[in-house]
Amino acid sequence: MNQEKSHSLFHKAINIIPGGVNSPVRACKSVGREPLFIECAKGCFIFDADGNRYIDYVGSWGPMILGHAHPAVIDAIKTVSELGTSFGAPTALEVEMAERLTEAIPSLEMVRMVNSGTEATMSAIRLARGVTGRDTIIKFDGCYHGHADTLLVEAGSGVATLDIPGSPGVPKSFVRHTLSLPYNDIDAVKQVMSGRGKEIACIIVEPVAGNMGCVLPINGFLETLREETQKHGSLLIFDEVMTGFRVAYGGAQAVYGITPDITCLAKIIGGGLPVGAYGGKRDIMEHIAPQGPVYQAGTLSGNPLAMAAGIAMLKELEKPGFYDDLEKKSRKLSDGLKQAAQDAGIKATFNRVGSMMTMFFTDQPVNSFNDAKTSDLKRFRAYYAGMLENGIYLAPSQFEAGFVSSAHGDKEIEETIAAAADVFKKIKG
Ligand code: KE4
Repeated sequence: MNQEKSHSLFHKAINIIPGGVNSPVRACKSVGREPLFIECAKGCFIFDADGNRYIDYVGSWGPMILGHAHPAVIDAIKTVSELGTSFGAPTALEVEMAERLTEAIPSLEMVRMVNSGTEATMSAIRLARGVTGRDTIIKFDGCYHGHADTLLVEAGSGVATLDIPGSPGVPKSFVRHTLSLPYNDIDAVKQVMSGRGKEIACIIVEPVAGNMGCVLPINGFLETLREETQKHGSLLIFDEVMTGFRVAYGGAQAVYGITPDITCLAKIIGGGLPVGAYGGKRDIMEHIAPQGPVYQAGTLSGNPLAMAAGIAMLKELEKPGFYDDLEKKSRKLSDGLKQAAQDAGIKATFNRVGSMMTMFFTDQPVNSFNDAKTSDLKRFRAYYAGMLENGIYLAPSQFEAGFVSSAHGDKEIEETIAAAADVFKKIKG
């Protein structure tokens, strides 16, 4: 497969952009290859600078649940951009977005738009600290909530992929107030909360983890977080940046029936444009400036292009049967991959919620970051390379989730399963 143009672009980029990329996980370091430079994408297909076509399961790390360049999203951006791109003043589109989000997710009585998932979680943490007057927060190993200093502790995603222990540049004093516990460890949560509950401003969690690979909450885990925070006057923050409108129209909180105090969103709600949001009960959100004293701001927050793209996206997702159809496609893919791995005698564990999933190259259940780390990364690398060779574009890390979109048809899913069967045969040695 000719990748000359990507290669030469990379060698230009690497001199003027750190690592040649604008976000670390894109560098493909953990799969030992240079990144492909993408020219364009349409539906479930992505095309690199050399014109090679791939079936895409990265979906820009989550936003592309409709597939790429969906006509409704593109038309919305075109129409709105001709009216101006940013005013730094409120617009009707922001009201419509807030109405849609608060209707879709009942725990959101008020919502504030920001420009990334990092901003959403960083603001949510500040809000929780402001409301409770407490400093200490709890997160979970392998969960990634963006790169705000206070959250870069035992983080997943790029930090896990690149094995960066926390990160230089984050003062110890900043993370002194951040406790990181094993995901799904109910006893650890109860123990810490019984001893230090009164100090805890909030617990922040990915209700379905996606940044250590896809890891589901075990029975009672989310319920325990809800009970323990209620008991000790702490707030529960669901980081639904990835799961929001992905695993269900109402997010993971609709799937698991748990009501958090604050929810963070991003990715899908911006239709592929820079976006984030955080929201919750009125009496909590009213602490946010200018209504309350907790400061948070953003020049481009709620900008018309991201609002228009996000609204166009949500209009498609709310159509009857959208998630049922996506579930059928996702199940077909994961069942097919499971069968192909079994037929080839490849040890693999599949975790999936709706259209987000991960195949771990381990034969044990994966319920935590330590479990995920038992995966055979060498085998993952070989699988990744083989699938790319076969025209399948996967997340370049064992510690990421893959995504199916409504644009993936039976043909492409069958092609993917066949490609995996071919690769499994080659790598099973
Ligand atoms: P952003 O700041 O990248 O928009 O969002 C941070 C974030 C927060 N919370 C969750 C649950 C997330 O998954 C993310 C970002 N996800 C990663 C991929 N796993 C983004 C990819 C990247 O860093 O380039």
